[in-house]
Amino acid sequence: MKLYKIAKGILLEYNDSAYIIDDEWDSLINRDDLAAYLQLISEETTAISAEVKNEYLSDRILPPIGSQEVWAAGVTYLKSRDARMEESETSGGASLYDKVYDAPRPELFFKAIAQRVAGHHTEVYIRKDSEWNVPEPELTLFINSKGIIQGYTIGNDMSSRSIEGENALYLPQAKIYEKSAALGPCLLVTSTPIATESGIKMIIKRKGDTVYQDATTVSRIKRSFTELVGYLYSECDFPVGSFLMTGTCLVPPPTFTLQQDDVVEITIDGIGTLVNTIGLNPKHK
Ligand code: DO4
Ligand code: MG
Repeated sequence: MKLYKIAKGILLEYNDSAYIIDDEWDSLINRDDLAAYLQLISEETTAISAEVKNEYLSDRILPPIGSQEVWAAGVTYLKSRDARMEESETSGGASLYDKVYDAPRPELFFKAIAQRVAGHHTEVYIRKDSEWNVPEPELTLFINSKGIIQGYTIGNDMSSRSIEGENALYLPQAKIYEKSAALGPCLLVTSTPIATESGIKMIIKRKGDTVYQDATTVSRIKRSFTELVGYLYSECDFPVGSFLMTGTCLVPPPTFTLQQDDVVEITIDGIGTLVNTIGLNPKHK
């Protein structure tokens, strides 16, 4: 079942029917046993028509986040380790990535507060002081306050490769700035974990032409989701839950950098497609 945060409230899509839920986003998604609760709602509520559903979903869909923090895991796929070792070779930081890929403790970093997160069909930004920029397509977990994974969404962990490559200690600047994260289009709520064979695909278009595309599956991840959640929740409390991007599995070739107006489409099987256009923050142009 899929939950959409829309301007008019919350839309639940389940078994080809749709329902409007009159609830507050944070308390709804943080509920114990969310999947069972949504199933009950679908049994006790009258479905809206397909016409009304399409009208609601053609309106602006908001990112599926309330006041949660967004965290991110790094170097969880070989592709990410290899690309980062290459980009940091001259700074002497390559061995950091090699070590963290194999270490028991994963790399986890704070990515965004909710106000910096972009939604489906809106802009994500590149930094004006960065000449090498990429999107990072990442399966993103929603974990409730008790540390239980209740849902999945699509994340884009926008990154400056030039800033991170110059010095690994610049990671927060490479990763955290306005609209450097996107989430959406919905929260997939399941009572069983998402299938590891789920495909992740990214397409980048420039003036209508495809300038990059690649695909892989979640099964290539080095670590389990419960392992990542265990480290994140070991010394932090999240009263309304948290989002955790699980690391990029696709990296465009070193010659590629994003340009303004590029369109990034990230698809994850079972969730949908998150589409964002690349922009520059008008306040900092
Ligand atoms: O090590 C830096 C960040 C890694 C990352 O964001 C990723 O692997 O997705
Ligand atoms: Mg990432």
